[in-house]
Amino acid sequence: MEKTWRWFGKKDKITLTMLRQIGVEGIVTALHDIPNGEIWSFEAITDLKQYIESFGLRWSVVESLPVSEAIKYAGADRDQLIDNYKVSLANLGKAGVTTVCYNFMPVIDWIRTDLEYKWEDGASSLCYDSVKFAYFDCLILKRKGAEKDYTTEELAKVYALDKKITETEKEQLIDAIIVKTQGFVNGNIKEGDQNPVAIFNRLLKLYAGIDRNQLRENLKYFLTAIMPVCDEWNVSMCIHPDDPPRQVLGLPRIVTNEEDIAWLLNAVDNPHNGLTFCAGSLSSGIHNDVPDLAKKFAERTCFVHLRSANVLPDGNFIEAGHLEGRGHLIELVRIFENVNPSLPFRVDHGRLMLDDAEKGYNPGYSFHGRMFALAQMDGVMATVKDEINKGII
Ligand code: DNO
Repeated sequence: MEKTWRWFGKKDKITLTMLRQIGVEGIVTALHDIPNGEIWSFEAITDLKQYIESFGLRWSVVESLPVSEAIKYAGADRDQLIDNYKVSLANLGKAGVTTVCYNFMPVIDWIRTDLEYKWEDGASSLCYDSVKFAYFDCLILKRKGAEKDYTTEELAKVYALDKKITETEKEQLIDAIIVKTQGFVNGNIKEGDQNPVAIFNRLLKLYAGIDRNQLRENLKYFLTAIMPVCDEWNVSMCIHPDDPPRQVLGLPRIVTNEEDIAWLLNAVDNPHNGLTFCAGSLSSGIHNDVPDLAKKFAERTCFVHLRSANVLPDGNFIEAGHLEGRGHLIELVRIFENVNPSLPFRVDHGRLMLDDAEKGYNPGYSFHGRMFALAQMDGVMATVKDEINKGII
């Protein structure tokens, strides 16, 4: 598979020179300065592409060309926004950047409650604590009817937490869930925004009355509308699974398990309607058998995120090392190398280790942690290729 790396553009503290030295071949990036919904011009795309190429690298994948909320909830301006999206896709295709990762998660992209969960050796990773999340939902957002979504036992833990949580800890929780993890992925709330909770609550209201079926219909409408452009320019759309793969905050989530993925690929049965196989997101749902999903959907996978999670009995999960956890990444490399050896993959999040914590990287996107994981995956890939060459697998 092609070794790629998520790079956040010219302002990223991790430079392309550094990436070249650690064996990265392709770059995963986006035009992060363009607000959601606006057109990516051919000039802006080729400018960034040439910059990447001047370091001997290629722009392998766009992550992400964000889908505006109004497309997801079918607002009055959805057709205009879809038209803009089509122009951006055509411009990407003309420039030769033809793999586009996106997601269809309403309001909130990936969710974590702790950004520095400490390991015994002093490094840290990201994790999700369901009680803290329920606390955020019931007692910070104060979402109407939220309590219905939790068990009596969970609610008892929420109220116990309320007795001891400090104001600073509440701020940290808000920051982790809706600010620090969202802004840099072109999400709805950015660092420095005043009153993120109020902004977030306004966004949640946009989805009143939108259930799973309606959201599915809206995704199908979007994909059906853009496929002709994808066909013309050979652009592959690859949807990112929901992270975590479960319903949250009363919002529907529709890319959570085998049935969802099969529905989406069949609903618009076009090879340009594909999947980002994010092993991290999928492995954080105890219902998912990740290697089994990889076997079933490898043919429609256009991009792979190698990451793994450990799920605890209470449903909490911690991002695991790349050779551990429910993602079974070694097995995934075997599956994907066999089906399509030119598939781009990136190690998704890495641990915060060595001097990473002092650098202020985006959560999950450390340098040393990801470099370490890339080296591990590189070793796995070399072994698997050797096994394939010798006819062992
Ligand atoms: C988090 C990322 C996601 C992903 C988007 C794709 O680390 O994996 O934010 O980029 O969901 O649209």
